[in-house]
Amino acid sequence: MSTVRLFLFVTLLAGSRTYAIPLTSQQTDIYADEQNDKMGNPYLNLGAKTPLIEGDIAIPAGRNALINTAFRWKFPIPYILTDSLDLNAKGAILQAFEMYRLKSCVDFKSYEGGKTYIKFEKKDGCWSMVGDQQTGQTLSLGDGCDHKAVIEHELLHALGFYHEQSRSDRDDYVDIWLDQVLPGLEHNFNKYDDSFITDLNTPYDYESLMHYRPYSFNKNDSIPTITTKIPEFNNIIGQYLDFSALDIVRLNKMYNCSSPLTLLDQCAFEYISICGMIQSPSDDAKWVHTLGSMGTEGRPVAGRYRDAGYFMHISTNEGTAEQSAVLESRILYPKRSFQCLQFFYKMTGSPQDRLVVWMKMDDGTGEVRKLRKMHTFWGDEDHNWKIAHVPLEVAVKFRYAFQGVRGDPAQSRGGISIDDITLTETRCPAAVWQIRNFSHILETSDHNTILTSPRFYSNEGYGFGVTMRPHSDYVDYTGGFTGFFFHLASGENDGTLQWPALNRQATITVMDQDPDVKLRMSSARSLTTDIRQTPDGKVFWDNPSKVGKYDPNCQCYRGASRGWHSFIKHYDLHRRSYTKNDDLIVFVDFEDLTSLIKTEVPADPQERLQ
Ligand SMILES: *[C@@H]1O[C@H](CO)[C@@H](O)[C@H](O)[C@H]1NC(C)=O
Ligand SMILES: *[C@@H]1O[C@H](CO)[C@@H](O)[C@H](O)[C@H]1NC(C)=O
Ligand SMILES: *[C@@H]1O[C@H](CO)[C@@H](O)[C@H](O)[C@H]1NC(C)=O
Ligand SMILES: [Ca+2]
Ligand SMILES: [Zn+2]
Repeated sequence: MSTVRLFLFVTLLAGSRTYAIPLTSQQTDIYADEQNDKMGNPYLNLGAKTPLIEGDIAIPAGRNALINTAFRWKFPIPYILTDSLDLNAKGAILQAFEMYRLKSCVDFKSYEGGKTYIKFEKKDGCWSMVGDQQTGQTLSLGDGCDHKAVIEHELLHALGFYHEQSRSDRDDYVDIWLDQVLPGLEHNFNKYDDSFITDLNTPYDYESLMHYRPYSFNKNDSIPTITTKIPEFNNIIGQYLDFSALDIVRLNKMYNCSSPLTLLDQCAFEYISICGMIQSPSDDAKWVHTLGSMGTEGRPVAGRYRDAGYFMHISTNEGTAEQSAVLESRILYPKRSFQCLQFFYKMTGSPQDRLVVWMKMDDGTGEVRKLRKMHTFWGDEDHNWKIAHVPLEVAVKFRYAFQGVRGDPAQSRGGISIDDITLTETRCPAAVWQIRNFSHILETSDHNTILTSPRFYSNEGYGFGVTMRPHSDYVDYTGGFTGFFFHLASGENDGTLQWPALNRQATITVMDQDPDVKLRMSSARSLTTDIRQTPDGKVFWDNPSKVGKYDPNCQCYRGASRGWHSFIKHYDLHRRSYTKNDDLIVFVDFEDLTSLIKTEVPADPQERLQ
C-alpha cells in the first residue's frame, strides 16, 4: 500500500530566481510508489512458488546452455501478452522491446502461430527460462516487475544469458559470502564452468544488467553476500538502469548482429570525417570542425563538459546577413515511417541567427532532392547548450541537413554550434525538461525542496508536469536519491478530453547524455493511470481543475503526484553522463494504452499437440 506524504513546500533554493524552472509555492501532495521504492531488486523473488534456480531463472525442462546454439532464437521472436499482466507491465514490455531494437538486431513480433514463443504472464515474481525452449515458454512479470530494465534483464535470460556472477572466473572479481546467505538459497550463487556458459571473450562486467546486488539473499540486512575485489564497484553491481556496454557487445556477438534495427545515424563530431556529413562548396559560409575549450563555462561535474570535445560551428559575427552554410547527412534508408532527430545546439550570436533543419527526400525518381523545412531555431538571450528533438515522418531514402544562417553580424559576438546528433526510428519524447545547474541545485537544496516542471502537453492534449525532489527520503548503501513524480495539469484541451484520464502510461526518463545512444543507460520508470482515489476521496486522475490545486506559475491547476523517491541514485548521477554540462535532462511521455487492455491470443492448438 502506498503511504501518503505531505510536504509543505518552502522555497529554499538560494538564488532560485536564476533558474529557468518555475518553483511552485503550492503545497504538493506526493504519493510515492512505496512498493517500488522498497522493492530493491525485484528479481530476487524470495517468496516465489515456482521452482527457481539463481533467483529468477525457472528450471527448464532439459539442460540448456548459452554455448548450445540449439537454444538460440530466430528473429523476430513471437510474443504473447496475456491479460493476466498489469497494463503498466504491457506498456513496459513494449518499451523494453524498443530498447533491444535500438541497441541490437533482436526483434519481436506478435504471435501468429508456431510452436516457439514467449508468453508474458503475471505469476509469482519476475523470472524467465534461459534460451529458446522451442515449446513456447513463460516469462513471468509479477508485482513490481513492470519496469523497463527488469524486463530487459528477464529477456536477456530468455535470449540465453545467465547472471554475471555465475561466470567461471567470477572468483577473480567478487567474493561470495556463503555464510551470509539465507540457508537453503546458496544455489543462487552457483558458478558454471566454461563448457556450459561462455563469456564470449569479454571481461567480467561489474556494470552488467545481469549482476546481483551486494545484499542479494542476505540473512542480515547490514551484511552483504557479494563484495567486489575493486571496492568502488560495490556501488555499481546490481544496477538496473539499462544494458551495460558489455551486455550489448555480448548480445550482438551471440546473435551476429551487424547493426541495431532502429538506429539510423549518430555523430558526436569527434573525428575529422564528421560521420560522412558533407558541406556544399558553393555555400557562402562554412561549418567549421571546432575543438571546444574545457571548463570556461559550466561547473565541473565529474569532468564532463559538453564543450570538451569537437563540435560543428558557424560564426555569425562575420560576413553579411543571410549568408548560410548547410551541413548535410549521407543518404539514409529508413525501415519505419517515423523517426526522431535529436541533437544539441548552442546559439551565441544575434537573435536574428537561425538554425534550420531540412529534409531532402527521394522525389520518386531515385534522386534525393525533394526539400522540406522541418523546424527553425532562432537565437535568443540563452547562450547555453540546449537539446532539440525534431520528429520526421519519412519512408523513402533521405538526407537531413542543418542550415546555419547569419542574422545580423554587427550584433553577433558568437555563432551557432551543433553536437551529438542521434537519428533513431523511434518517437520523439512528448516533453523535455532541461534542468540547468544541477550540481548547484543538489548542493543548495534539502529534503523539503521540490522543483516543479513547466506544464507540458501529451500527443492527445493532456496537460501534465513532473516534480523533482533533489534529495528524496530514500537512501541506501550508496547514499541519497533524487525522486521524480508525475501529475496531471489543467490545460486548453480539457473540455474535449476524457476524464478521469484512465489507462494512460506516464513514463519519466532521466537521460544519460553519452553521445553514443547504444551506451546510454537512461533511467526510466512508468506508471499507468487507474481508478484509484486520493486519501481524501477524490478520483486521482480526474480533471485537475476539479481535483487539483492552483499554481500561479503555470496559471493552471495541478493534480496530486505519483512517482518514486528511489528514482535515481546520487551515486549514478555523478558517475555517468546524466549531468553533462551540469544539465539534467528529463523526458516525459503520457500515452494511451487502451489498445493494450485486451492482447491475449491463444497459442496455436495444432502446434501444441505436436
Ligand atoms: C548557474 O549558476 C551560476 C553560479 O551559481 C550562475 O552564475 C548561472 O547564472 C546559473 N545558470 C543558470 C542557467 O541558472
Ligand atoms: C547483523 O549484523 C550486525 C553487524 O555485525 C549485528 O550487530 C547484528 O546483531 C546482526 N543482526 C542480526 C539479526 O543478526
Ligand atoms: C553466428 O555466426 C557464426 C559463424 O558464422 C555461426 O556459427 C552461428 O550459428 C551464428 N549464430 C546465429 C545466432 O546466427
Ligand atoms: Ca562532440
Ligand atoms: Zn536474473
